[in-house]
Amino acid sequence: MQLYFNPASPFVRKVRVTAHELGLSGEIELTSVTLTPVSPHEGLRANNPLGKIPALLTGDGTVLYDSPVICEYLDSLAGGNRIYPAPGAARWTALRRQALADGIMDAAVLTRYEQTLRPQELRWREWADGQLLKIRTALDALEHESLEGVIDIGTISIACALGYLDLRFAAEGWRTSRPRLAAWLAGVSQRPSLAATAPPAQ
Ligand code: 99T
Repeated sequence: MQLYFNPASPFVRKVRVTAHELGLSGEIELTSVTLTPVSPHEGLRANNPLGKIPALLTGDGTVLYDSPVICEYLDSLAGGNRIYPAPGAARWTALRRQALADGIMDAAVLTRYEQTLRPQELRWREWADGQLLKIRTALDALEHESLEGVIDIGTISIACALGYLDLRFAAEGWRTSRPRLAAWLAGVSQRPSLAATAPPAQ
C-alpha cells in the first residue's frame, strides 16, 4: 500500500499510528508530498480530487481518503473492531472523540494557513480568533474526558491533534489550564506507535 505523506500532518500521523497499533506499518510505503491549498500537488490530485493528505493506494489499486476512512479500512484488514470498537457505547465514544480531535486539527490547519500563507493585508483576525476558540473549547472538553488506558481511534486522534498543537501552536500553551490532558499525553506518547511518528521539530 502507498500512503501520501508529510511528517507535519496530524491526519497522516493518525493513519500511521493506527497502522502501527495494528501491526500493519510494514505494509505501507510512504510517498512524501509537500502541499498547501495554494501550491497543490498534481500527482496527488489525480488520486484524491480534494488534493489533501492522507490518501492511500491499496494493494488492488483503490484510492481511499480521508483519515477516518483509511483508518477504518486498516482496522478491517486487521480483522475489524480493534481500533474502531464494535457497535455499542464504546464505539460512539470513540467516533465522537475522533470527530472532536479532527475538528481541532481542521481548525488548527486552517489557522496555520491563514497565519502563514495569506498575504498580510488580507488576514482576518476575527476569523482566526474564531478558529482558536474552537480549539480552546474542545481542549477544555477533553480535560474532562476519561482517556486513561483507552487505545482506539478516539484517543489516537486526540494524541495526534495535541501533537500538532505542540508542533505549530506551542505559544498557545494548551497545557497550562489542562493538567489532566497534559499528563495523559505524556503517558500515551511513550507508546511505540506515537514515538515512531512524532513530527520533527520545526
Ligand atoms: O488543504 C489542502 O489543500 C492541503 N492540506 C492537507 O492536505 C492537510 C494536510 S495537514 N490535510 C487535511 O486537511 C486532511 C483532512 C481530512 N479531513 C482527513 O484526512 O481527515 C498539513 C498540516 C501542516 O502542514 O501544518
